[in-house]
Amino acid sequence: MLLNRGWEFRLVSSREDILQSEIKNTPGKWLPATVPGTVHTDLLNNNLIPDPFYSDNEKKLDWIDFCDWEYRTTFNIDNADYDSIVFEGIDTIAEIYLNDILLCNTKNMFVEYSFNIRGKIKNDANNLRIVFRSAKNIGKKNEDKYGKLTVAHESERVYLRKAQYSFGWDWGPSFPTLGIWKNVYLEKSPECKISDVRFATMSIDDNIANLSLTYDLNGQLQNIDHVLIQLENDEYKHEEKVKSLNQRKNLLHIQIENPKLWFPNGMGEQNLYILNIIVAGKDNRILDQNHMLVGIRTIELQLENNNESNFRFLINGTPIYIKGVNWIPVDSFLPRVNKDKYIKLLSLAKNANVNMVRVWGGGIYENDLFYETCCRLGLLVWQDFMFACATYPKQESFMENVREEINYQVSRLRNYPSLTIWCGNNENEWIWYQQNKVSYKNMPDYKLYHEFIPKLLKDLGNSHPYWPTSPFGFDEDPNSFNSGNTHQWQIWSQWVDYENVLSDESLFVTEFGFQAPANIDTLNKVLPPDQRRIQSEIFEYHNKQVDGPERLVRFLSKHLPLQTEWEDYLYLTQLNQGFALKTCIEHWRTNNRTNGSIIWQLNDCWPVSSWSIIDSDLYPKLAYYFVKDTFSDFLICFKNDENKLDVLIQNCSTEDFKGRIELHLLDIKDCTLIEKKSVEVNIKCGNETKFFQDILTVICSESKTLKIVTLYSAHDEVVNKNYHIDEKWKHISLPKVRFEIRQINNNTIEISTDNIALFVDLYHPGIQFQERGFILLPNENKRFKYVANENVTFNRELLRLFSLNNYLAK
Ligand code: BMA
Repeated sequence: MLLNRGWEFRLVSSREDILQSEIKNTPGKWLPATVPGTVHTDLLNNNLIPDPFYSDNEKKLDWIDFCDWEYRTTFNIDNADYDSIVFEGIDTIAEIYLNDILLCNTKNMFVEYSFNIRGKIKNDANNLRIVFRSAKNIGKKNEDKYGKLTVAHESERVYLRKAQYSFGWDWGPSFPTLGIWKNVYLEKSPECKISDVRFATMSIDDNIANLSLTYDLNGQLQNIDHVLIQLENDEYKHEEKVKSLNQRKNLLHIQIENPKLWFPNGMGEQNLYILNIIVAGKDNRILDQNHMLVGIRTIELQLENNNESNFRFLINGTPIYIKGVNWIPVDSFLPRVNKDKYIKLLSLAKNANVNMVRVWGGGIYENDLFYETCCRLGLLVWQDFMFACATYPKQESFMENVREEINYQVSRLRNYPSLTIWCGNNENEWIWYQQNKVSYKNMPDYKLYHEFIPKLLKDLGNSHPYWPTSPFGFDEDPNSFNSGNTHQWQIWSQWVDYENVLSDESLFVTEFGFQAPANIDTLNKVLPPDQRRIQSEIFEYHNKQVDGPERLVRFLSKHLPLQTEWEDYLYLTQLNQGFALKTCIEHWRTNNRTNGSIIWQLNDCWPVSSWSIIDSDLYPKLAYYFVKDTFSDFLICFKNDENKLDVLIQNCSTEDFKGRIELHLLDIKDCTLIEKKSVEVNIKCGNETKFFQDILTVICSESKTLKIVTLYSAHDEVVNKNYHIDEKWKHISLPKVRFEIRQINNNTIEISTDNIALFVDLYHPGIQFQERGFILLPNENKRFKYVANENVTFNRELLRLFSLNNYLAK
């Protein structure tokens, strides 16, 4: 029975002087609350605070963080029989009372709490009450007691097992929420309970999958007759009847012939099976049952190859280039994130040819829907444990709290076929090493990631690779190119421009990124009209990195014409982000050394200028489309080798490719066409081929050219496109162009130009276009879809078109 209804909340205590809201006038008044929810969204729903994301309201709302709050509801059970109450998530420090009996003091947002309520529950008018303590106050108290540690951002955060980003990050505001952030329900325990299920693919040899299944049985074991194990999909059912030995711990080896394997996006199909475990009683009653989505696949992390350091993943025995994105929490107020948002964001990742999502350690262990969707879409998951950019406490009570969390989360997540690797934390070792200039082995929490967690994983029968931290390797510097993985933050955060990526020799890059502002509509919603200027206080406020706004200007001025008009600036800075990510990914995909590049970051938790490629309204930025092309299975890339330029095409798909490639060489003086050449291409899957070296060498030595390459399928559809120019964009001129726009129907338009147009973008209030930033050749008709908000219809008059030509035409 779900207990999410009828909740109320009130302010319990605070220092009088800090209260900033109407709540001052009605102390102790009970107000309606939403569960799952947070105190911030409850205050917002009661009109007691303004929108936390608007303008700089964040600053005015920090009083909430220093108050204690109380929630309550009442319920009847109408003669039903329940024996436990379950809280799927409590954020974070709270006392829970049932009929005024204290059930527990909670202290971890990342665990589920379940309590026996026999003898405590009545038939009607049960009273459930939760008193939440200010996380900030508790964190500070612990910090005073145990000492201030080396921490990036708010230092008291490390004393709380609570989403670390909620204290403020370099892309996120500070809203250390509190509340009942997941479901609450009553449960009747089955007579004989299945728990701790672990399903793993041990090996796949000669088309036979060797699987192992372990599960625990608790309760009235003597009542069991047998346990039925079924592994099934639409066409197949494997069934085993295990006669009960009445034992608590159970292990079963299963062999499947010709298994349908699960593959990541781009590598094959996402075949899934349902695993049913059914415990049957002597009288054939079902005592308990468990159903879960599983997949058959092997995962290997290879750290050495031919006696040389390496860092690459093998899925089902085949090496895979990881095309990844880092995932941060989708909102500052987590319970607002609905199913549609998860599915939309992850589908956008898949459509950009992504095959791995890294759940970053400063956020949360995501909900089941997230992992399930990743399985269905073929997105491998790199799972950090939730520790980030800091040194963490080592007191016994803290470690016990962490133990519970890891046991719970590992058991919950390990069976998803998308789960690929566990990682101890985000950047703790690297930050320690940089700040202290001594080995990470001296950090106070060293044992946590190098002994404690590995031991817990071992005890849990873990079969996934474990990596202590990111970045990490076997060198003194955890971020060394020589071993392990790296975070490339020279670029952007150390003020280095993206072109310098060519000297990066990483084996695997787990973070790199480049900032750009959110899209126009997304920003307009939170910026008062007079603040929609590039140096306005509030626009700059919605960039949380030190010198973030200044970096945007500095890197823009390196490559593109500086424009200070609001919408031009948004277009150009977004374009520059696209160039940066494309340059980096092309380098790593073609340097014969790097085995993966995971972009910092896929998404945002509020409207902001950040490294994200999709803004908080789930509208992709321009860079998203550059990433999609550069992560394509058919990569086109210009390679400069000993002063010879080639066009390199990689076929990373699972099929051989037949088609045509067309080169346009344009004189950059006036963009006149010097040469157009088209050749048939035939590239076997997994191969790469070079084209046009001769022509590029001859012509390019004579004149400065803009080169455009288009790859066409056998049906003459554009598969991918790319360009190359030696000069800086800001130094060249482009022709003036006239666009023609045709509306095809109420969700499709077509666009063409009279001359080459570069990086075309469209803006229309309330409309999201599904193609942006493309190159348009004369006489090319580009047709694509758009999605309009409710009550918005496409109006040609409101459409604004952007292209680099706008700024570079003579
Ligand atoms: C890394 C990440 C985040 C951060 C990002 C951008 O340090 O792990 O902590 O937001 O870079 O600075």
